[in-house]
Amino acid sequence: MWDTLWLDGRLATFNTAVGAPYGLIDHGAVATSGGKIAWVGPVDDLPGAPETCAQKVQRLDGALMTPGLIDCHTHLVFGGNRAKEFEARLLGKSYEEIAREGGGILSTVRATRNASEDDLLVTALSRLDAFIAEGVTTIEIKSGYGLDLDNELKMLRVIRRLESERQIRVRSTFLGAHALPSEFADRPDAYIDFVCNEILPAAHAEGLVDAVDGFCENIGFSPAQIERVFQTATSLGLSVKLHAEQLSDQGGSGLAAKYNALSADHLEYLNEHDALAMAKAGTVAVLLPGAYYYLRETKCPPIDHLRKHNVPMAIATDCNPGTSPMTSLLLAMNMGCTFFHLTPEEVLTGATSNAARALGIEDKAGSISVGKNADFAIWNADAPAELAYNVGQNLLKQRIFAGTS
Ligand code: DI6
Ligand code: FE
Repeated sequence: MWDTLWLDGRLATFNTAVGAPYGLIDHGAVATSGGKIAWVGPVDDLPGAPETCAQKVQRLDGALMTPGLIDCHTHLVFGGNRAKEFEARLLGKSYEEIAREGGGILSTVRATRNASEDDLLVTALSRLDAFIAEGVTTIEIKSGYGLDLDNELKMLRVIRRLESERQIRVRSTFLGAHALPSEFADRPDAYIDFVCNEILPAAHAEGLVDAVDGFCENIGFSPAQIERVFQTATSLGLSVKLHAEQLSDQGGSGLAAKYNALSADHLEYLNEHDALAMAKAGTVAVLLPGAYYYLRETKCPPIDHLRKHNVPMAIATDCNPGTSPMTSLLLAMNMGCTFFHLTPEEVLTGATSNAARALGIEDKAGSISVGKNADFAIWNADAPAELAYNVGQNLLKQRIFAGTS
């Protein structure tokens, strides 16, 4: 006897073995036991009458069911916001002026350092609830606005607490190498030493880190500096990922591939050689159209190269206070189609199975397949493409987390 049998849904399984676009099974059924998927297939293939197979039978009446959505790149935890800067820029102030007045990423660092753990939890929960309302069942959240020992640990503890406050899976990424804090001005290598020798080992010892990220950019850290962080991560047995080629081609994606990174993210300035290296390493390309939109970037990531070399592509919000104050993964999917010319199937794969790969949890999440977590989203939609097509309409009907709604 299964716990629950979901009957007669249009199942977009994202299981490639199904062999149809979206892994679609029309008139499908899914059974769950102990919070995992126990059976999936066409209703006609069920081993017996539904009521004899499961304790509870839930009728989907033809509704679309997908895996629970996965946002694999966010900076959801932060203090304050940057609306004043946004306003100042639209009133004509330059980026440099704002930076000179202490604005930009370091203003978020100040606000985050000044916030208590409880303050950060409350503001992060309000954003998290927006993701939950859209059927997100797994979210990745990065540190990187503390940039010292106490404040990075504070952020990471908040990230862990979010998981116990809501029915959601949270992956925690350490992003100590995000920006240079003012106390290390002009001494980036000393800061990287501090990250490698003190902050990361302490965070790891407390069990707060699932993966390690960095910002490889002119305004961030050089490939050589990032490589030192990657070496430390690797020696601690942690997987890595990287913000790479967002504003310029630094070769960060090639470095990420060299360290078998789970993902390289942004990639507007990626070159074909590094796309090939990513393909060989199995590194996922995480595309972030919200940041592209907010920065009014005009260069698209090289989608043709990514397709040509079969680099798996994911889509995420990059939810952060500076370059993507966005809490809608559905909107990110729509922008992936409109700005990057991805297909609805590519963006949905990018918010399910490929997002799971980008987090190294593809054995547990991202598709409706036997043995995976029973995390689903049920939609007021007939076709999967409707999820990417709408702007601002939330079609979620029901969200199932670990087998229960
Ligand atoms: N790339 C980005 O776009 C954000 N961080 C990063 O590494 C910017 C974060 C911010 O401005 O607060
Ligand atoms: Fe980011």
